[in-house]
Amino acid sequence: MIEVFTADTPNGKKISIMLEEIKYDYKIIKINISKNEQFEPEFKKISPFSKIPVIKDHKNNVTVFESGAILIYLAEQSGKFYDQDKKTIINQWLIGQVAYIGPMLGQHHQFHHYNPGKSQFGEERYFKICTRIYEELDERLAQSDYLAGNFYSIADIATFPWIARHEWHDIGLKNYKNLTRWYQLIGKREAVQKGYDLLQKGEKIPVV
Ligand SMILES: N[C@@H](CCC(=O)N[C@@H](CS)C(=O)NCC(=O)O)C(=O)O
Repeated sequence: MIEVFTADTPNGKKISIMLEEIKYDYKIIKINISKNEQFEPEFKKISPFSKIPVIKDHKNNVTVFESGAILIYLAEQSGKFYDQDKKTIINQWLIGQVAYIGPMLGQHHQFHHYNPGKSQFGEERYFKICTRIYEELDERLAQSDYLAGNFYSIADIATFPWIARHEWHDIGLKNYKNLTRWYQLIGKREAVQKGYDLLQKGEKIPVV
């Protein structure tokens, strides 16, 4: 049994999707980040940056924070979506997601979706960066079916829930035909649909 300390956000959904994909038993423990529960001293002991997601794997008596590290851990435990001979390419797309795609789209959510009208500079800056990200992903996906090559990997699992916020991004996902094809392909997976509905409230993957 794996406990997942999480919230219903793209970073949170990465982990529930992975756990559904590898068919592990897991239990969701909600951390209400809008009520600052991430700063509780007990949580900080397992999450030094006070962020979700974190997992506690009771079988191995280990806790893991940082979504990329959690995906690698679960992939290595299960032997899925992180082939030994493909690690270098998977790592590049995975780290690109956690270090670039997630933080930039996250800022775009702040300026464009949650706080429009507060900063023209912030809105323009992140709209432009996120348009670039859509272009870059589209270019990559013109060359291969999935991000790291012609195989589904933890890099796709990490990136999918961020692109699933495409309505908030307002960039026009349907105009990026390779990214749309990838998004629809992954969105058809049963495990992705289940894991996306992290709180089990019947939440559906947004259509393009
Ligand atoms: N680099 C981290 C980012 C995690 C992250 O930003 N989590 C957000 C929610 S999506 C959070 O916990 N925010 C609360 C806070 O920063 O106070 C990861 O990939 O796990």
